[in-house]
Amino acid sequence: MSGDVEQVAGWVRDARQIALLSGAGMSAESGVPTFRDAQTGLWAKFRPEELATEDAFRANPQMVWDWYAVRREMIAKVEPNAGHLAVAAFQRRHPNRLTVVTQNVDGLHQRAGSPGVLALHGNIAQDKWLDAPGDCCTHMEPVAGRPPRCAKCGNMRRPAVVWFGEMLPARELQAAEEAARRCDLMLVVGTSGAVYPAAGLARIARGKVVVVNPHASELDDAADVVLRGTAAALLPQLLEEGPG
Ligand code: BV8
Repeated sequence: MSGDVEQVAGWVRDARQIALLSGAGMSAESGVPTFRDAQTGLWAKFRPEELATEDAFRANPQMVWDWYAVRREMIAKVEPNAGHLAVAAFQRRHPNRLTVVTQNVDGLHQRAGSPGVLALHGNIAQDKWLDAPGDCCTHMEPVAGRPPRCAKCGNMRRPAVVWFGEMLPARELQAAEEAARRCDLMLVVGTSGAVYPAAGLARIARGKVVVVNPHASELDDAADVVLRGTAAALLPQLLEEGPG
């Protein structure tokens, strides 16, 4: 174990309250391409920020629906990695000592067994109505399609994720801010730190901030220690029971 890893492992042992903020890099070793790397095929010419918006969906519902369908299928085929599993195991050994705050919509922390995950950007496996549903929407099966629609008013189904320009779910955001303000240690894992307000949590952390990322990120300047490595390689080292 390198000196820095050993030092952070010591901080983990001493911390009463730990907050873990994760991004797409957390799931990269499960086979889920990061947000930056996800743009392949017919979506390659779009930046994610262009597709993950209500305007894009209204302008071309089928294209955006298909983009989510491909991501959903891919996510359904993968498994949590050693990083997700180390976090869930730590939470089982030390209940209520670590709070997972994730930008990921893939549900892999939850599938690894982590309790009380604060999913700031929603869950790609779920749908909701685009517009406020009328009686027609709720009383009839939506008509199949890409996307499915209300047979009467044409209201569309959309992925239950937070699109750019949309507010985050208030309960999760408030709980995440509280976790940041009371933590002794925040582990910032696999995020470029480019998207707000999620990235801002690392800047309001009360405790020490440790970035885990094989590449430079926009939150390196907020870190007390930057560990240049991957989530699946480093989290087991940081979270497993050390000697004594
Ligand atoms: C909002 C769900 C209020 C959808 C997502 C302040 C400043 C600037 C801009 C803003 C600001 N406040 C608001 C904004 C606007 C905007 C924003 O942040 N824009 C950015 C692009 C500049 N924010 C919003 O719109 C938010 N809403 O503010 O509402 C409001 C309302 C109206 C008007 C104004 C304000 C909503 C943001 C949420 C959008 N939804 N996802 C979907 O998934 O389709 S965001 C999505 O992108 C992800 O959830 C994630 O948050 C982000 C991607 O970032 P990362 O997860 O970090 O992934 P990335 O690929 O970038 O990086 C991966 C990292 O992993 C890399 O660093 C890499 O080195 C590392 N890595 C790779 N392999 C590994 C690894 N690390 C460890 N191990 C490995 N193996």
